[in-house]
Amino acid sequence: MTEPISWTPIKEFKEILFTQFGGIAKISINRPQVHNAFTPLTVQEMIDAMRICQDRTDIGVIILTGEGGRAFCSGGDQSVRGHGGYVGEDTVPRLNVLELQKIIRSIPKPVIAMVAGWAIGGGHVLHVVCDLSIAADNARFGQTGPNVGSFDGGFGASYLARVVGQKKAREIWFLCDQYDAQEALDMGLVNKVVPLDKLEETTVAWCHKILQKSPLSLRMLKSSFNAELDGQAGIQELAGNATLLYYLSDEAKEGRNAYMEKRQPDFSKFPKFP
Ligand code: S0N
Repeated sequence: MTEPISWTPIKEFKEILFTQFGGIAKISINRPQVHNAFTPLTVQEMIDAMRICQDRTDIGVIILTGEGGRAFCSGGDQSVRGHGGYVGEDTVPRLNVLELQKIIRSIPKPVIAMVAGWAIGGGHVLHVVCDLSIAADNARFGQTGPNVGSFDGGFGASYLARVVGQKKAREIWFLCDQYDAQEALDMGLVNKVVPLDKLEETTVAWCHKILQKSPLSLRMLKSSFNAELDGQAGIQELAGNATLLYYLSDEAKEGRNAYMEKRQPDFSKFPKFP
């Protein structure tokens, strides 16, 4: 028998819910009245939550979602869009969702978008940059930039094209059509489509499968997928993981120990692998 899903709070925020169930963290935009459109504060809170997930060694996988069952996220909140960005209480215009996109891609743990309802505009880009996307049968996907005077020429264009191909990505942006869950599955935009009432159960089941896998192996794989696409930043990520693994070895520890003991290191006993 499977354990009932029970989320416990990790930290209180104003515009997101941040909870966990065992090794699974869930970050959920809590603005259903505007289809989970994000403000600079929503984004900053998601960044803070992601950072906590990165640091917590008991968290192995992260679900990104939106409250209410009618929307994953409808992008930037147009009511706070000002001169040069989205404006928060400090009156400074920001485009901080770009920072969040980078964190989702580089955090060394799988991030799964759990999509019910609308994933539109900047909200669509958020699911695109997640490692996996599981959609409810009521999910609808699309970009709106050329309709509302915005565009995402970063991951929102280039990574989308890697996912669905150049022709389809250009269609998505140039026509601003909306695509249902089955169409999204057919174009490789999502991994699975399930009935809305099975969305969380299925996502948690995928998380549990992932949690049974080797965390270092998953970490290396995520950075390997990124390295091919992300140039020097991608290589830095992959190389950082190589350093992490090297630090775990007796060979690397000999170097540190010799330095601390003010002696010459003796690397002679370590094999020179073919
Ligand atoms: C999703 C849509 C199609 C749903 O239509 P539906 O079901 O008819 O619902 P509505 O009645 O339209 O919506 C319900 C209520 O929610 C409000 N609302 C919905 N979306 C937003 C939004 N994005 N901002 C503010 N309010 C929103 C509605 O107004 C309504 O409220 P009431 O009941 O009070 O009238 C439909 O809602 C829709 O088309 N929404 C807008 C989608 C959109 O255009 N989003 C913005 C797209 N642009 C971005 O996301 C910017 C990209 C971005 O963030 C970025 C990119 C690159 C570099 C930087 C950035 C950056 O900005 O940081």
